[in-house]
Amino acid sequence: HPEQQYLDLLDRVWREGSPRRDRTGVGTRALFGQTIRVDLSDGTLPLLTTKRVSWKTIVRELLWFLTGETNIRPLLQAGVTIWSDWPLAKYRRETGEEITQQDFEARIVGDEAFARRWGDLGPVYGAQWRHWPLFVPTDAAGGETLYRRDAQGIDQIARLVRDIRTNPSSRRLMFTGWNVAELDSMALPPCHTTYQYFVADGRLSGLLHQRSCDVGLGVPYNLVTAALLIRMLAQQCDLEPGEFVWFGGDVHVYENHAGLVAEQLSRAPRAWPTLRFARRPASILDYRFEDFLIEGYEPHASIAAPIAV
Ligand code: UFP
Repeated sequence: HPEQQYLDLLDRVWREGSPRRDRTGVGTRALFGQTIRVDLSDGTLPLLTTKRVSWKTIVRELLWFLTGETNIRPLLQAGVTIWSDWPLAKYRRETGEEITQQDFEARIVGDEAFARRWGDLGPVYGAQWRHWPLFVPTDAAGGETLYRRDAQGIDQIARLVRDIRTNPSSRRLMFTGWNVAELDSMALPPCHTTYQYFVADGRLSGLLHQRSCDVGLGVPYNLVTAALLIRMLAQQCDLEPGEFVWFGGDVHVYENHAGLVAEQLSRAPRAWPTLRFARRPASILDYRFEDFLIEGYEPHASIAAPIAV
C-alpha cells in the first residue's frame, strides 16, 4: 500500500532521527532529505487512512492560497482555523490580553478593522504565488532611477499554466513561495516551498520540495495540497495526472507526538479515496469547494496531537 511509505517515514524518523532542539522549544527527532513517491494516474489521492485527515480544510486552504489572500478572515468565514495560532500568539504577545482562540476568531470574523490589523499573516503563500513583488522603473528627474511597485506583481500560477500548455517540455515549470526579500515579514516562511512540474506521455507529474516537515501533523496535509494542485493543473492543461514526488528537507517528529506515532503505526492502511472534479472550471482560479468530489474515504479515527507554534 502506498501509505506504507508515510508510515515507514513516521517510524524511521521516530526511531532514528537525531534529537534536536528546535525553534518552538518542544524538541524534535529529525532526518534530512526524505522522499515519498505517489502514483496519481489511477485517480487516487494521498489522503491518509490510518487517521482521518480533514480534506475539506485542505481544499479550502488551497482555494484561499489561490485567491492571493493572506488574511485569515476569509478562511475563518469558511470555518477553517488552522492558521489562527500565529496571529493569535502575536496578538497575545503585543497586547498582553489573554483572549481565547474562539474569541479571537470571532472578532476577526465580526470586525473587519480588527481583522485588517491582526488577521494578516504577512506575504505568505498566496501573496507570493499570485503577486510576487515586481518593481518597475519610472521616469525620474535628476538621473536617478526610481522604482514603483507594480500593483499586481507577478502571477506565478498564471505563468505556470501558460508554460505547461505552451511549452510542456520546459525544465522551468516551477513556482515558489521562497521570496528571500520578504521572509522576515511572513508569519511563517513557506514550509511547502517549491513546486516543479514535468510533462511526459500526456501526463503531468509534480514535485514538492518541502523545507520543513512535521511528519505527524503537517505532512498529511501537505501531501494532499500538492496532489490536488497536480490534478487541477492537469485538468486545466488537458493532461492526465502522472506521479507526485514529495521531497522533504528537515523531516521531523515532535517529541510530544509519541502517542500519535504509537497509535498510527498500530493501524492498517485502507484503500485511498479518489478525486473526481464535478466540472472543468474555466481557469485554475475558478475552482470552487463543490468541484472536489472525494469518493471512498473511509479512514480510521482522527488522532489528536499538540501543534508546535
Ligand atoms: N509545518 C509543516 N507543514 C506546513 C506548515 C508547517 O510541516 O504546511 F505550515 C511545520 C514544520 C515545522 C513548523 O515543524 O511547522 C514550521 O517551523 P519552522 O519554520 O521553524 O520550520
